Amino acid sequence: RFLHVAVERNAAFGQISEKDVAFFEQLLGAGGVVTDPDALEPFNRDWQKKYVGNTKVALRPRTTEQVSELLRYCYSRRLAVVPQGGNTGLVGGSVPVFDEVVVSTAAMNRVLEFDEVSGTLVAQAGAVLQSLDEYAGQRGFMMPLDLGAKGSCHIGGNVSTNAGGLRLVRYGSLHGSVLGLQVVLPQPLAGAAGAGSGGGGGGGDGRVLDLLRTLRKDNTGYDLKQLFIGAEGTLGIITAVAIQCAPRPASVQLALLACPSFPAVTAALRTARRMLGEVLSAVEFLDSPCSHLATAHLEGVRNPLLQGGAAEGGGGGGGGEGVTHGSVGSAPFYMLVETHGSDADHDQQKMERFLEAVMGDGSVVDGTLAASEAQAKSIWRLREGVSEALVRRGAVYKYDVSLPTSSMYELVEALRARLAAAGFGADAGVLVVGYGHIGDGNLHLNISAPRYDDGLLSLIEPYVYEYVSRHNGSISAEHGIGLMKAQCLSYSKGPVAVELMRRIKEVVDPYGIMNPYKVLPPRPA
Ligand code: FAD
Ligand code: 2HG
Ligand code: ZN
Repeated sequence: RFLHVAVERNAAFGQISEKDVAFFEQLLGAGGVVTDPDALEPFNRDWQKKYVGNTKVALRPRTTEQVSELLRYCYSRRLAVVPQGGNTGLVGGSVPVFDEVVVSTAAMNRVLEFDEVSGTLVAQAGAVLQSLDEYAGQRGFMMPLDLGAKGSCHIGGNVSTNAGGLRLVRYGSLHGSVLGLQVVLPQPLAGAAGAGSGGGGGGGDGRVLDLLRTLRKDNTGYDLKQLFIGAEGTLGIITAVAIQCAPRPASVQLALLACPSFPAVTAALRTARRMLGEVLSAVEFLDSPCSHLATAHLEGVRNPLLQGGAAEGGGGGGGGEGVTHGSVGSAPFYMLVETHGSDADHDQQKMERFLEAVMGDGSVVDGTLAASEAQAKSIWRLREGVSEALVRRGAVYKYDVSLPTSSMYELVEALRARLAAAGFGADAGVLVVGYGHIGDGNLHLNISAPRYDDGLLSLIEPYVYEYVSRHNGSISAEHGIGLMKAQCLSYSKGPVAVELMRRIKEVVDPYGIMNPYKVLPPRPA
């Protein structure tokens, strides 16, 4: 079951045989090869349980050499391959569409190097983001990215999706903080076999592209690593990552704010930039249905700005949890504003002055400052839990778009009106909600429904993509293209760009075995 995406299996790909499995077992040992149908289930199904493939084998290599050997074999047999990290991707990119071999990085989770002066970290691709952050934390540093899936996602998956997350506004994108990569290519580059000197490493049969440097500055021609940041596994398998960590802040302040309108949210954002500029580390927003969903569906999650902190009832609709599009007595929007600094007194004072300013000009009607780490965690859970709450509620259509910040919520309102007019309003259990990284102009538009429905989908797509294209936005701000949007790439990329992407793919992966059906639209016949 892969929803609403019409693709056919590429008949040129080989099919897994017992001989193939025997080869993999001999290479990785029995523990590195999964063939039992029950054990394969989690490799075949994505986090949302929306995309389900049918692989017959999942592999768990431990070293770059093993990845290189298994890709050499898959290339020779034309076996299609899906790289898989923590499998938290949201666009159907991390699971097979048909019977592609899953190559999981789960057993490649070692930290290889850490420099306590510069804060550069080198780790295998399967290291879990949260573990790396804890590792860096023990040395006075932090990972330059953070996201709700941190407990499961792998650094290789983060790099492959160019994950953005909650603190991009401060620490920038992975295109800046990734210093080096090691990647195994599906085919050896003719002429490169045996090479390995000059600090570029690689050697072997020319399949390992070794760009694993920790230099801040390195202007030596094309910056090849950038190609793999956000390539979603279509060009090769990332086996190790070098990344610049940031100093861990001595002082963290967090405010949860209630805003009376979306223009008030953007006004508060402007004030935050002006008054908190050098310490600002996150600016997030969620609308009131998101807050209600999180408090209604997730245990222990509360909104401290609501009476009792819990979800209010009333209003009907919304699948029985009393969630509606209305604000049900609460504010229509909430914001999280966080600072990372080095002096708690100074930062607290700045935050208090900011609060005075935004409450004084009416852009914020209520607010609370986290008084402890536990309170801050609990506020973050309200924001980070929205995705999970939506998945628990039922079917979800997810869109992750970049739009001009000042008008981005108009898309939510326009779609809400469009669906309601066609009988898919809150009284039918359909909720159109908006949240996301307002500081980065990134809106998460989610449509929650009791069940998947083709009629509903045809009202959402291509409407959303056309809207985004008309407003010069991006159909993927941070989640990637995956399977979900492969046929929609042209809403955000022109024909020359798409053709160049295809040609790069063909040079690196002429048989097209790396994560097929994903990212690139099929060539027109
Ligand atoms: P996977 O899901 O396993 O894979 C993602 C893609 O990368 C696939 O195409 C896969 O083939 C490829 N891939 C994985 N590992 C490798 C590798 N080693 N080499 C080559 N290709 C590889 N994303 C954001 O950008 N910001 C957020 O704030 C955010 N929050 C999230 C919150 C939740 C609760 C969830 C479930 C997801 C969230 N995501 C977010 C989406 C997701 O993109 C990220 O969680 C993460 O970057 C994916 O990492 P992963 O290891 O799970 O990769
Ligand atoms: C977030 O910011 C994630 O919470 C997930 O990027 C968004 O589920 C989504 O649509
Ligand atoms: Zn996000």
